[in-house]
Amino acid sequence: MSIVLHQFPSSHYNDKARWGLAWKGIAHQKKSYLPGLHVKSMQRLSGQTQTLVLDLGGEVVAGSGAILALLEERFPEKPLLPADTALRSEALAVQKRFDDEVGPAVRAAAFSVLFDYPAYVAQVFGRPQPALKRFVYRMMLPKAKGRVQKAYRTLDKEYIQRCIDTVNAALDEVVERTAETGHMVGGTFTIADLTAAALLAPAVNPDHPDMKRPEPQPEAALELTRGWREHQGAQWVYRMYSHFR
Ligand SMILES: N[C@@H](CCC(=O)N[C@@H](CS)C(=O)NCC(=O)O)C(=O)O
Repeated sequence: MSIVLHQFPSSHYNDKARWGLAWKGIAHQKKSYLPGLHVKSMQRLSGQTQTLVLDLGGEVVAGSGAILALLEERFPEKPLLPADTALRSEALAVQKRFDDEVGPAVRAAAFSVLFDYPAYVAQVFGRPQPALKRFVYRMMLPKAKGRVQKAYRTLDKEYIQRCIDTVNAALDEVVERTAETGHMVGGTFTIADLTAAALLAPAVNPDHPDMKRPEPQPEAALELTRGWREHQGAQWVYRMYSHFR
């Protein structure tokens, strides 16, 4: 069966699906898009405009939660959902809250500094593309900056501060929840660990080829993430990436 993940290489939601595919050892191909230039292809593929989209032998699903649910159903080996009903509900609730609140907060905070550095943004999002395409993309970024600022409210200082607070609270929650067993829910690796670690990855920069930021990073990005990288919760994210990814 042909399995294709249509993705942005550096996105944290996209890393949730990459992680699910890797965890279950599912052979697949990846097709990477440049953010902004992905819209028509996603629309054609899935009837909506966001990445990520999984084509599982012709069955097309969009969104990290739906993709992980489908993988769990079709590839039950190495389950990501606990067998126990209460734990399963709790793991799915953690996923939903991180998807709805933490993922957008991490992204808006990161974009509030990154888009001042178009060459760096082109490096982050243009990674697997040919040099010429990356160059053209780099040239387009200053024009796209206004759209990004509007879409992600990156000039709204109060909103960005709330996003930063959300990330701090998520790292605190990770420390609290994992203190006893090392896992967010129950005593094994589940969708709750995968989601929390993947969505916090851009905040703490784990050493994994799919998520590690290119170096050198702009000083403002280092400044934004310093406290997060030094937080105890970051150590947990690094452990999830090194042990389970
Ligand atoms: N809730 C969705 C979020 C997906 C999402 O935010 N995708 C972003 C990349 S991280 C995207 O495609 N942004 C571009 C757009 O909205 O057109 C999920 O879990 O997959």
